Amino acid sequence: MSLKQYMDVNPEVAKALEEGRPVVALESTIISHGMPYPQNKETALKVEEIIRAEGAVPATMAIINGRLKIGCTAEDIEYLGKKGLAVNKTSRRDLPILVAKKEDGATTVATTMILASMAGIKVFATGGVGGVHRGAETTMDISADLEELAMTPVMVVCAGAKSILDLGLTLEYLETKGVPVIGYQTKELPAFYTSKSGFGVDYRLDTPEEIAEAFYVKQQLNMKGGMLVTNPIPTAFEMDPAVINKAIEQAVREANEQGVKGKNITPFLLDRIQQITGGDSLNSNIQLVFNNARLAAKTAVALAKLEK
Ligand code: PSU
Ligand code: MN
Repeated sequence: MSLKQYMDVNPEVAKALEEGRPVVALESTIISHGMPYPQNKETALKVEEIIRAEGAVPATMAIINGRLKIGCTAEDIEYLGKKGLAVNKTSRRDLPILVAKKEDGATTVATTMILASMAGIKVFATGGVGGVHRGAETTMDISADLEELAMTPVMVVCAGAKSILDLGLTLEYLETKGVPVIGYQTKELPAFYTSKSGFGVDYRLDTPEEIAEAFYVKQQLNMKGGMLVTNPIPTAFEMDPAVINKAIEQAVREANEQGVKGKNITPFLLDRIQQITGGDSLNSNIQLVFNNARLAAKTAVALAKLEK
């Protein structure tokens, strides 16, 4: 009995891994729960193209009929995009149950890291990560994404985190857990829709090669856990902070009023923000994911050279 019996590794991904070529993991909750259809599947397919154009191989992770998909096909992505919120949002605690029950699951940052690590993939690109929620001092709502970053050796390239979260507490938590937080060409934590949050990061690195080197050293030193690379949204696609912050405040207020809890909070907030701000936030969201895919692919290429 082995791990492999639960996994379907896409042949293109399997070949790249065998040959030591760069692979970039991608999550599927961003497809099912992060964007509406059909923009979700169009974005997911375009992200894969961007990664290929940089000389790496994309591997979108998901669970379909209980099978761990290491590299979805275009048909899988269409299926997950269309099924949307009806797909189970799958974090660490959900994974074994869905596999045992042979159900479908969309992987969060935490679960995508788990599948990437099982398959031997080191670099992962997404939009935003989960974190410490506002009011966590009473609700204890802290995303399992942060625990995963503390224990699983995968680098996550994101555009920071949305201020649906308490960004200050999120940084404190990551520090406690020993997760390096890198700003790509910036000393400030980006806040997803905007390039600035008012919070500093500890380390600024300016090239994909420097990021790859830092992660490579962490591996060589046998230190557990990953690394969070925060890549600011390009200024051309930034949102007006006043507009987006007002929408976030409203969404958070509505979630509290309606008593939304647990795993439903993040999808509820993402959906409400999109409704309140219309197409503007969706376009920013799409553009920052493209930007992260490009940086992740370049970094995976640099890392593959170091590992040769
Ligand atoms: N934040 C975003 N977009 C997303 C998510 C978070 O801006 O799509 C998704 C990711 O899959 C992330 C998950 O891993 O939500 C975190 O959920 P929770 O807060 O319930 O841990
Ligand atoms: Mn939560």
